[in-house]
Amino acid sequence: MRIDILTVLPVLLQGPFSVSIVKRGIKKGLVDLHLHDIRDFSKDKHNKVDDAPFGGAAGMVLAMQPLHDAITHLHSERQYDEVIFLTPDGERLNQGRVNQLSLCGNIMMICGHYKGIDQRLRDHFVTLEISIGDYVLSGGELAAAVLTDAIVRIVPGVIGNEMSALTDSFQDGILAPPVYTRPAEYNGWKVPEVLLSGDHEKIRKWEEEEAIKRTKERRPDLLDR
Ligand code: 6GU
Repeated sequence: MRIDILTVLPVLLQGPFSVSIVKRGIKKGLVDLHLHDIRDFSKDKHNKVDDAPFGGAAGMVLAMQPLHDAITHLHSERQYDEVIFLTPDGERLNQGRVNQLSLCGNIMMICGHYKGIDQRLRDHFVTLEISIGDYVLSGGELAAAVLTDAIVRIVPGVIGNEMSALTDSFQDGILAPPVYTRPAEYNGWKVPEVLLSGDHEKIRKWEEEEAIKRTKERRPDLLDR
């Protein structure tokens, strides 16, 4: 899978992609990640990447020319399954969408900044608009990092133990059960007896019950679906 990210702040994305799971996916050659600085495409003599909005509203908009040239440049090199604009007015991200995107070959992500991008670029190039929740970030970069992490970790082969990604909260539509590790008693706190029983069927049933109980308490909306 190849992911191209267009941003005015590549430095904000370098950290999250240089450690842990995303780094491993890249190292294993399963993910080909490219950051593109929109400023590099600016033909303005000061390399400007923002512009004032028509209508006189406060704030700035990502300038038309550099972003359009960046998108066109990438389109001239390959076809994209999705061109995603990260924006608080997009579709709210969930695991189902992440699973679907993890099957793509090429994804382009556009990080908004300032008041966003010109609506005509959304109309003509963007195929999917994604929000990561109902709150406002300063730009799309952290949302792109979240989306990329969520996608990359379920690309087959990135996580060693395949089961581990499949038993996450949300992967089967409910929350994950509690987990415990050694020792069986620590500081007087005991691990639930059933987990020490060695009876795998009993343990599976207990985990399922705990998962449903936790989901009922914390996220009843998930069970209504
Ligand atoms: Cl994708 N962008 C921004 N700027 N804020 C957000 C968001 C995206 N998702 C939630 N809040």
